[in-house]
Parts: sequence; C-alpha cells; structure tokens
Amino acid sequence: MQRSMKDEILHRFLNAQGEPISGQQLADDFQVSRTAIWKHLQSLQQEGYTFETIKKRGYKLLAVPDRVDFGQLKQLLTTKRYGQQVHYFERVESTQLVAHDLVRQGVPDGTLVIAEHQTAGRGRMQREWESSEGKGIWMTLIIRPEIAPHQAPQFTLVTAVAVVNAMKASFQNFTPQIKWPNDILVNGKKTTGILTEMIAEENRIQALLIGIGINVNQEQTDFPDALQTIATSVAIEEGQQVDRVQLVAKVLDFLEHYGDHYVKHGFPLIKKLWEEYSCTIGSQVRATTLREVVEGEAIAITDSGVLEIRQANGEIKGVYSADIEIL
Ligand code: BT5
Repeated sequence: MQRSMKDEILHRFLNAQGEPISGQQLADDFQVSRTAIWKHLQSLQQEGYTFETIKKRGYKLLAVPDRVDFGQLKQLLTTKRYGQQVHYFERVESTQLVAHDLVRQGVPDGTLVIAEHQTAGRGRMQREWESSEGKGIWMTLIIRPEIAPHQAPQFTLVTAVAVVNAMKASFQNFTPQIKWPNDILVNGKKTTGILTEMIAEENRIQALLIGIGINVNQEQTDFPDALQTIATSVAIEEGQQVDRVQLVAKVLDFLEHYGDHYVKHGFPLIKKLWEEYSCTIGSQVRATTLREVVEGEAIAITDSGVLEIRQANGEIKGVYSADIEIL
C-alpha cells in the first residue's frame, strides 16, 4: 500500500530507535524543502507525537501518543489486506454498527473499524460490552471470505486462535485460554470477547463483521462492580501497561494468516489449535442454550464448530450456541 509522505517520515522516526534524524537529510531524501518536512512534523505533533530539536543533529522522536494510532499501525502490519484500510474513531456507539454502514458502502475485504471508546458496545444476544475509554482494543474487522454462510461461526474460532497466538507472541507472564465459543480467559477471567456477525444474501456471504474487544490497560478498579470477579486485562496479568497498537497489529497478522489458511485448507488445523488452547475441552461444563441446560464433560468441537458434551448417562449432545460455565 502507498504511504503518504507524512507516514514515510513517521516510519523513519519509528525505526530510528531514538536517534535524531536531520531535517536536511529528510528534505534531501524526500526532495522537498526543510519547511515542508517541518510542517509534517508539526502535523505529527498535533496527533500527539513529541519531537525534540537537537542542535546540529536534527529531530528526535521522544514519545508516541497513547492511542491506537493509524499511522503507527500501518508501519507495524505485515498483512496484505487486513487493517490496510482503517476507519478510526475517538468515540462511537459500537464499531459493529459503523461496520454495517461501511459494508453497505462496499468497503474492501480487511477494512478495520477501531475506536478509543464505545458508548454502546455490544456482546452476543444484545448484551452489553463495557468499553472504557483509551484502555482497550475495540475493533471490528470487515472480511469477505469465499465460504458458505453455514461456515461463518467457525470464523469465531479462527479469531480466537489468532488472538491467543498474538498474546502468546507478545506476552510472557500469562497463558491465555479459550472458553467456547468466544471468550479468551486468563486465570479464569475474561480478557477478550468476540462477536461475529454475518451479512449474507442467499447462499453467499457478503461480509463477516468480526468484533473483537480486548481489555488491555485497565486496572482492576476500572471495571464496574458487575465485572469485578469475571473480567481482567492484559496489563493486570502481564504486570505492566502494554502497547495497544502492537497488539492490534499482531492480532491482524495472525488473523489474516489463519483466516486465509482456513479458507484454503479447511478446519483441521484451526480445530487442533483451538482444542490445544481451550480450557473447555476435558472440563465438566454446564451449557445453557435458549432451549435447555446440558451438563457433562466437554469432549470436542466438531468440524462445524459445535461443542460436544458427554452427559452423565453417556449420551453425547452437540451444542451450537450457549453460555458455558466451567464446573
Ligand atoms: C462477547 O459477548 O464477549 C462479545 C464482545 C464483543 C465486543 C466487541 S468490541 C468491538 C465490537 N463492537 C461491539 O460493539 N462489540 C464488539 P458475550 O459472550 O455475550 O459476553 C458479554 C458479557 O461479557 C456481558 O454480559 C458481561 O457479563 C461480560 N462483559 C462485558 N464487558 C466486558 C469486558 N469489558 N470484559 C470482560 N467481560 C465483559
């Protein structure tokens, strides 16, 4: 993807590892005046980057803004499609709602909607998703995979595998685990929820909206009372504040990788990884569906993403959509 000159300049500073870069050097490299370079730096300052002028040596990047920055994200991504188009917002009701509008406008595969704050973040079945300002990753990825509508739920499992991989690659102090179908837990508490919505016409998927909410830099007191015993953040578990942009980039890298693998080669690898990372398989669980409550040992997920539970009488039941309690 073509970067703007401002993005290119930022790229140079981010790669300079705190070393100053001379204004003249940049002017020569980009074949513009020093004033033009200075204007780009001013514009970056307005976005929250801090530069120090060092006499005779140039400019040094001192600090990057503590927000999910589009410019910086593009520098970090290794993807071809996912996150290459970003719609960034300070505040929205829900990134899912914005994504629905964008799908109608025909945005390309891999378009990302990301917000600092959601005023009406959504979980499954109209539940609320607490999305405090500037502390988490609240994003929806719009993808247009060549799969049949009935395969859409498997993308929730693909996404969970990708997020776990991104966390494993980024953090050393904790082990994320997947709780079927869409939660990522650390030490039994939820760090991440995934909400997959589908827009389909007849037998064709027009778009999947993959909503990912990750608690990143919250302290325990940032969560409302109702979430105190069930929610945690990456920072709490890792023991330090972490860079949200880097985590977004890692999640998108792994998601494109595993998403493409899934579309090309099917479910077996995803299933294997999912079961490996799962805290559900092998546990005694209570699954509450819209119609019934099923209790027993969770033994596997099937190729269509159904959770199989062996009940006390030996009968195996498949659960398509449910809330799971691990007993
Ligand atoms: C989910 O639903 O876990 C899916 C959450 C998806 C959120 C993302 S953020 C970006 C995108 N835009 C949106 O509007 N949504 C998506 P579910 O399995 O139904 O879990 C919801 C339940 O999790 C709630 O009823 C609470 O009990 C709990 N919960 C709410 N906010 C939480 C948080 N920040 N951390 C942990 N648990 C939370």
